Amino acid sequence: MKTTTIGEYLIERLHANGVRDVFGVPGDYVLGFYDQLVRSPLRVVNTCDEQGAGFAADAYARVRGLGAVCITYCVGGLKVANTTAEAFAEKSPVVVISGAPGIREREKNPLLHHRVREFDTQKKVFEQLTVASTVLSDPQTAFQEIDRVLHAALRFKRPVYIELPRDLPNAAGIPHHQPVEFPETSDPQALRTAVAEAVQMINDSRNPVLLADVEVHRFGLQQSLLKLSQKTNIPIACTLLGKSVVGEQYPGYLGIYEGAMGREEVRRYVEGSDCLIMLGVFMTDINLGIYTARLDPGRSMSVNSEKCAIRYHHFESVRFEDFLSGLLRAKWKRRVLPRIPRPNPWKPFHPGRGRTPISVTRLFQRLNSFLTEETMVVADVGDALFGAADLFIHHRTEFLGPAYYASMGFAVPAGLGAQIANPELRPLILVGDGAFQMTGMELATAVRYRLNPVVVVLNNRGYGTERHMQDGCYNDVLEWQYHRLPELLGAGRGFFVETEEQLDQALGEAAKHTESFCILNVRLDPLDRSPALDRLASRLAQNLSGGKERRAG
Ligand SMILES: Cc1ncc(C[n+]2csc(CCOP(=O)(O)OP(=O)(O)O)c2C)c(N)n1
Ligand SMILES: [Mg+2]
Repeated sequence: MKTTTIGEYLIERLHANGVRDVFGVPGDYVLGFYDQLVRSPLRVVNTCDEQGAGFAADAYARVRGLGAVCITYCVGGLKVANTTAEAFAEKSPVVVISGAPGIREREKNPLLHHRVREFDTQKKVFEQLTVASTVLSDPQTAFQEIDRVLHAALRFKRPVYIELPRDLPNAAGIPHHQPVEFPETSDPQALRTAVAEAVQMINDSRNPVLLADVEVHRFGLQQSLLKLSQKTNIPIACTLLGKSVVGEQYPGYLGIYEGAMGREEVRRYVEGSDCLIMLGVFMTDINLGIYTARLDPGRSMSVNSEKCAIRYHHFESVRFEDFLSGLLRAKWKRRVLPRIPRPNPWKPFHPGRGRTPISVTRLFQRLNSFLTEETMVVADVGDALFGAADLFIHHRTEFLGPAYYASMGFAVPAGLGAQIANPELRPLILVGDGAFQMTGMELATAVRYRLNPVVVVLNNRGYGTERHMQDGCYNDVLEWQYHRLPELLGAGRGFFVETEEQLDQALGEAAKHTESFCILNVRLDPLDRSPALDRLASRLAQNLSGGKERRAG
């Protein structure tokens, strides 16, 4: 009878949960497992750097529901500490698999290479960054441990850590193991009461509004959200982190709510509502427009995977998904969908003639008409993210941006991870020059795996976002010839863009050139900024100058 080894079981369970690709960089402590991976139905995707693998796995998890990164002990593991932290903060279920010294090798406490302090130093670090962690040191419990940890990733949509001592992947686990099931239900009484109270509050209200965030996507509730809006005729706004949880062409979609950073009419509608229904909302500073948001808990309900609060009533043991199903079954008062003016996203772009320099505002206007049904927008921190808030996303979940933890260097590797997770989409990667210099070389991975992202580098010669807060030479970066990367990588097309005409032409060419990546080096004025950043700055200035803001309504 064939026995299943620990490595094989881990692969089997990843596969059963939808993982088809594992990102990483190998090392001697994990080579045994890599060998098992290449003999399995999972594909290994080698990146240039572990941080690239971590961001790619995070994006893969955001798109497919589970991702995996596999690295060696400490030198690799500690490099994905930052990407795992981002996945934790923004709720992305990434399985971090790390090799480690074998259990037998540890006996006399030798100073093996890559060791930091104790053998469990890396494990301790990851305990802080994950929702569950394990060292598969005992074949008797290894399968159960894999079940437990993978369940936690899927249940809480957060990363987990699995350490594989190098003498274990090929060890047999216990025979005839069946994956453990972890059924979870709401308390029926609490659920009934919460739903009834919510329905009453909504039916009694004049102008309710749904505010949806990223958990709606993570918990697979996008269809339910849309149905709820269609059934009740209550419009939906999204947060920046939750951008694209609803297709932005839906007539009941208001736009991005982000306090003063968002469009004024969206802000007014949301803050003026007498019943704000927050679903899966993270109350982060960026989502709340750097705390310029004015939301009144007395006129709100907030339900997510961690809490269920209706005004000031808090309910225990009410699962987010059950609450939403409860709302869908309720009897609703008839109302009509309000008409809210929205900017026309399809306004044709007429480039200024000759040497009209390209500005951030005009860049995003032109990018809007570049988006198609097949585009996935991946934005990095900085004005790439703020500006992207106003882009018009055609479908659900076609926008990825680290809008809470906000680690620079996300977009290029995340764009690759996203395209590997869904090859039907072409990533449009928006990235500042500072962020590009951190992980942009992962374009080599795009070439190796025949991906074709379009990369727009917002080249403002530095950390533009920071310049608006406090400037100094520390905000400068060396200007690279980004458009010449194809020469280095032996593939791709590069474009140098300084004028509106050049931008128009380059994006036209990029749309046609689908064989490999395209990179646009968009040279901007160092002090230029997107309308969103501008709105925020003027609003903050207004607050600072003593213009007391009344609570809306
Ligand atoms: C890894 C990391 N280091 C530092 C920061 C702090 N930070 C926030 S925005 C920013 C500047 C980003 O520069 P760039 O990518 O060029 O975008 P820009 O602001 O110019 O649009 C910095 C350094 C960060 N968010 N992440
Ligand atoms: Mg910059």
